[in-house]
Amino acid sequence: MRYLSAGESHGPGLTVVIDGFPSNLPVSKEYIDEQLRRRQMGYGRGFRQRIETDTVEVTSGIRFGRTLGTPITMNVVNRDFKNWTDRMAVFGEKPEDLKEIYRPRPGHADLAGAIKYDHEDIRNVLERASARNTATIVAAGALAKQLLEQFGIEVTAHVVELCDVVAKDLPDSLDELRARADASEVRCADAGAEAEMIRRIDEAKENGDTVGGIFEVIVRGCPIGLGSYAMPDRKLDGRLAGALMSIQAIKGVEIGLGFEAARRFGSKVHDPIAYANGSYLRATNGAGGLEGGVTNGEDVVVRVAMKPISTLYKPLPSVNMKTKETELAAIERSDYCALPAASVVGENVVAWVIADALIEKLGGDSLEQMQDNYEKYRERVAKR
Ligand code: EPS
Repeated sequence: MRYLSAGESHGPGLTVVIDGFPSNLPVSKEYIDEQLRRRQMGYGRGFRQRIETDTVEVTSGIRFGRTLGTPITMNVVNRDFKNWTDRMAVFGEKPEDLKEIYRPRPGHADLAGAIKYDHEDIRNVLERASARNTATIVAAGALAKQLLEQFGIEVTAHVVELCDVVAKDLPDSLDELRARADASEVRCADAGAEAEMIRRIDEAKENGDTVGGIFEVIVRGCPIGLGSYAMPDRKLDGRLAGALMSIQAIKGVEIGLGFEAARRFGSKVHDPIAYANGSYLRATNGAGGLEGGVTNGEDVVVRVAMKPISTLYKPLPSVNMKTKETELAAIERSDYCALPAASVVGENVVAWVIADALIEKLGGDSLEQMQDNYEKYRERVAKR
């Protein structure tokens, strides 16, 4: 399964085309739109989200609410485009009073992108580099989630750290964790930490600054055997890390104990194997559900670090690329903190990667064939 996405942040809209999605899966537009709504939320978002109400228009690959097995095209309209028709016109002349951007923001794609693609106006870079494009992978992930649900696989993301504030009081139950995260403005399941996190975002806003943090994604219900150790590019841990690192502003991914594993002796890292009532069991999950790049039947647990957004209302020093004079970086309307939104993006990205691995494992032409193959596979696993 693969996808392509396209669209500028203030252009007419965003598009995602998915190829290789199985047929006959009942899917709902409401479900996809709900994921897009979740992506728009979160304390610390900027003014843009008041303009947009993201929803999908599906123009191929679905008939009577079921996937056809053909390419699925989903479009998300940029409502803000009506305010940018002259500045972002697809054809026609550049307006005479157009304000071009020459001062790259440290941390953004601005400088490298302008040099790489020979653009004078940095807007030609930032429009596509914008995290607005994450709406496309969320729409794709929303289809993946609906597929995973058919196999009892659920994906949940929550914020565990924001700036220097760490969530500590987390429930053991995954349902409780999800309910609390969904009810939280920062998607944090620890109410005490949430209040402190909101204070950090307010502080950033007051100071013309931004904050990032860490979110965790948990996948429950994965069968043993997704991914493979046979080739580097088939390892599921590598595929998850690569997909998550491709989200804007993500600077780190760890699986299970992650970097902490490097500080311990092996006996304090690996999860002893037991066997009871017909299945293999682990009392701990330091591996984060992945051994050798293959799921081992435990929860897949991934932690993802997001840097603070690079647009600062109190900008850092930069260079005017026209004059080469030292000037402050340009200011582009942005968010103070997009970590809660990024956690929703991460949830959908992980759903996409897991669905891709499941299709690969079971053969992905139709839902029925996948279900038959899943049953047979489960029977084989139960005999081991
Ligand atoms: C975003 C829309 C953008 C940004 C943000 C993500 O809207 P605008 O630029 O019109 O305010 O708020 O983009 C970034 C944070 C970025 O780094 O580019 C969205 O819909 O998520």
